Amino acid sequence: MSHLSSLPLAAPRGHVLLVDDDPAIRASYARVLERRGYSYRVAENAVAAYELLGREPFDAVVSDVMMPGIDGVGLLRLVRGSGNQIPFVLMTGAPQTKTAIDALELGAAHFLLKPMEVDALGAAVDDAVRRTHEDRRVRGWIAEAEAEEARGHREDRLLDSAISTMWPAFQPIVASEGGGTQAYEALMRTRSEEVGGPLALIELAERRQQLVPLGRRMRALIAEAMGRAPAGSIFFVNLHSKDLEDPDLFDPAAPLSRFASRVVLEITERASLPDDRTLQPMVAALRALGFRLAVDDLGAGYAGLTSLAVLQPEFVKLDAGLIRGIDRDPVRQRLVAMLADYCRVQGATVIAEGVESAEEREALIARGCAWLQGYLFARPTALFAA
Ligand code: G
Ligand code: MN
Repeated sequence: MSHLSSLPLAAPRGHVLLVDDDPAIRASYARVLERRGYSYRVAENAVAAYELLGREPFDAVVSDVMMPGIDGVGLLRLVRGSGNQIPFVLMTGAPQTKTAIDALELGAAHFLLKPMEVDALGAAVDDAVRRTHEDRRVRGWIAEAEAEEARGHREDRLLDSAISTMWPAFQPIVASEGGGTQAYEALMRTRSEEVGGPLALIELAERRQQLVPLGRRMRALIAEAMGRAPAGSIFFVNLHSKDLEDPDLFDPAAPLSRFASRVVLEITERASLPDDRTLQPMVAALRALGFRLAVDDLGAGYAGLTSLAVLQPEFVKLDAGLIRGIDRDPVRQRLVAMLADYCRVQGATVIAEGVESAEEREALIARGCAWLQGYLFARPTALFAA
């Protein structure tokens, strides 16, 4: 199997069953086993051997062929009949063609002629035990692979049920001035309770390599809801970087493309984006369809401000982490003021996410955030349902 098996190995240790009706021979073979570091049990006939095999885990059987009652080949036949594939080393002083053929057909590992060299017996036992260990290793590996596959099937069923009960929640985005609803962010939800929330659903889909169909389904559901929403209302739709690999996103006939002029695609800098040279034509294609773009979660990821330069988004969403407690934090105030200034110059609209208190709202308005989103105004809920 492995390249290791071709290297010279030290005698493997193991547990051997020694079967012979002659006490002197048993004693002499037992010494051979002891010297090679094996533990062993002895049986003086096939019935006793068969019983021991049912009670203890052996790695090999060393058995005489000619014994009163059931002979060594008979024992081998019994053991194979019970589904046990343990390697046998059979020994005989009176070889018969029929016996040798039977032994081989029953999968005996070695067939030795007595009297044999001590080394020949030792080498045969070493090989038999090594086969058992190798067999066990492979079986363990197969069992692991099967368990992994079963886990995968379970996860696929879970994912199927989560995707089929998915629904879009909508959270209003309001104007700083007047507080009127300007747009809605669509957020993925599922009725399947086993999955444990939207983030867990995305992780599960990622593990099962189903992010593309998940995103596709979500966009179709959002498009359905938009068909029922007031004309002219704007929707923010989250994209995963995987969605950028889906031709459906760029397909003018896709459900969401029909509403492109009212859709802002949120690209998060959290997920790893493709490199700029790959991203630029994608962005151009999406804009050609009529979509606008938002950088999502700005201030939360690793990519930092580069995504502003690469995407030149129409909207910039400031991460809740930048917003939380801004009314009491001069550093956050200066950062948000700076980003809001930048957006004004670029002609982009700043949206502060995760606004939870009236104090945060006032601090954000004072720093020039045009639009606001957060529990202070509304939680994500089922709007525009059929
Ligand atoms: O990464 P993105 O901005 O798309 O994440 C939006 C998530 O933030 C949603 O799961 C939504 O439920 C949650 N959310 C929306 N408003 C608030 C808020 O005011 N406070 C907190 N803690 N979470 C919010
Ligand atoms: Mn978002």
